[in-house]
Amino acid sequence: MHERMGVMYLSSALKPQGHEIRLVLAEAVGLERLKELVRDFAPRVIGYSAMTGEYKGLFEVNRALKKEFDYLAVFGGPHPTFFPQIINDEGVDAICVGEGDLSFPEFCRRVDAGEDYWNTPSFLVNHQGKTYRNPLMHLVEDLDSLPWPDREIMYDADPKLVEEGHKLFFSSRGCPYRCAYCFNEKYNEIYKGKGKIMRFRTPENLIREMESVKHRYPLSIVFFDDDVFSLKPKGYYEEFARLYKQRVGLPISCNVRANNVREDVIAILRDAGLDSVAMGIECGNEQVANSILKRDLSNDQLLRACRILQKYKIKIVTANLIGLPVPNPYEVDLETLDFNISIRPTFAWSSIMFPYPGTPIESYSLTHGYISGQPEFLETNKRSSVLKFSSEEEKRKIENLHKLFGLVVEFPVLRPYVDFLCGLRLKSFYTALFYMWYGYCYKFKIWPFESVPRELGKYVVYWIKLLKKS
Ligand code: B12
Ligand code: SF4
Repeated sequence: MHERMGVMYLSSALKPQGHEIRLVLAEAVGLERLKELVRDFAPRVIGYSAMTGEYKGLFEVNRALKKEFDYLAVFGGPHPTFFPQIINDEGVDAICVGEGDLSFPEFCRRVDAGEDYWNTPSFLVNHQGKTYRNPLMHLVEDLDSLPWPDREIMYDADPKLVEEGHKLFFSSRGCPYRCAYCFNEKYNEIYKGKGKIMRFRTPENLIREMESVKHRYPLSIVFFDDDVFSLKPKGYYEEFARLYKQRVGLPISCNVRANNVREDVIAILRDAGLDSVAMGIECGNEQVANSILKRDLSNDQLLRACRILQKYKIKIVTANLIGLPVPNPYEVDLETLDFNISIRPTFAWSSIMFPYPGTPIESYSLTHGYISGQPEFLETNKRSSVLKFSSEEEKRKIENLHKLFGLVVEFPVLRPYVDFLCGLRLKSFYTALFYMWYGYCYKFKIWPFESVPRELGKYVVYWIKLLKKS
């Protein structure tokens, strides 16, 4: 359960212009209720925020709405950014490529004023039978100039999120690395010459936002979901830690990259409250990790980073990729498993490798015949693979290993039985285990429940929902 920060930033950017905004979580309300809401509100623009796996569902929702209502349908977020071809899809009037903080308000202003919204920078727009493809706006340079994300609109739409003790914050935007499975290489290519990749909020601006959130809502864990939190310029951590300790003082969770886990920085952050980190391991086979996944890190670097974190008693969630586009994917996955066992993380998290549009791994998988055309991406990469494997049996073993991965890392006594267990036709059972273990690790080990009786029921409902989707 997480806030959608992109939408919240957009709402904050639009409100000062006097626009009336409603946020609806389409999946939660269902189509009929959504139609009622659209009928009542009669919006001029409906914006959809879409990751790749979500697009198909949102496209169908939009198609149904378009049959009854007259409005401009605008799609933004990662999917339209990396797969702008959707501008040709039925019912799509416009797409926003990349950041929308400045361009979406400009689009809406032009719509409101009856001006040429089809010429808005960063937008592709269908207008009177023609598609207008406008150049990208520069990246937002000064992140402090952005209004803080509008939490109210999100928490009103999903009241369960308000009670969540852990809340999301971003201290920076951008990542300069080029991991082949990630969106960033393509993103940085699209934005070449359009501003600095890495941008940081000042510690003061960040702390003020946290104080305001702490004052208004329950907040027990500050979760920085920056791509890499450990990339700050010299002197940043010292200033941040000083202010944070005085004015916020809550446990911190963030994402780090092994090559910038420095002991002096970890010591400062630990003292400020750093409690858990997520760190990409991705693959235990160094050759695959570096030549195909372009992770650009050695296993020694990863181990060294983990030892530093463990020395400071910081919980580690490792992120791993299962089912890679290599000739022997199952064997490579077993190496990843063994490498994680040697690390002993708090929780070994794994995803099935999805070659998302625009990523280098997508073109690699295409050229090497692991996919053909654009696969139909599922909403989550926790279910099954879209890659072609040598046999059904290999596919089954890989998908089962993905489900059992975290448990085996926690209980290495299971390791000798992995091959046997992965061969069994027990995917549904393993999927249930997978989500139970995931939930247990997060809510008992990493971001523990504050009150089990109050929160457990809500989480059981959430897990059942995840299971149904799987
Ligand atoms: C937090 C997060 C989540 C959260 C919330 C997702 C969300 N959409 O906000 C949760 C946990 C739900 C999540 C889940 C998943 N995620 Co995620 N997630 C992120 C993360 C780390 C940060 C998102 C964020 O808040 N960014 C900051 C805000 C400011 O940027 P933004 O959301 O992109 O929004 C801006 C623009 O895109 C644009 N915009 C966005 N929406 C709209 C709408 C309109 C109308 C307009 C005009 C503009 C616009 O304007 C916004 C402001 O500038 C990103 C990585 C990243 N750095 O972005 C991955 C990322 C979005 N996730 C990704 C993936 C793959 C997943 C999962 C599939 C993984 C999984 N575990 O199965 C699932 C999908 C689940 C599902 N329901 O489909 C990929 C998406 C790739 C793709 N092509 O879709 C990303 C890019 C990571 C990556 N390394 O590639 N994720
Ligand atoms: S370090 Fe993380 S966010 Fe940056 S490119 Fe690699 S996977 Fe993406």
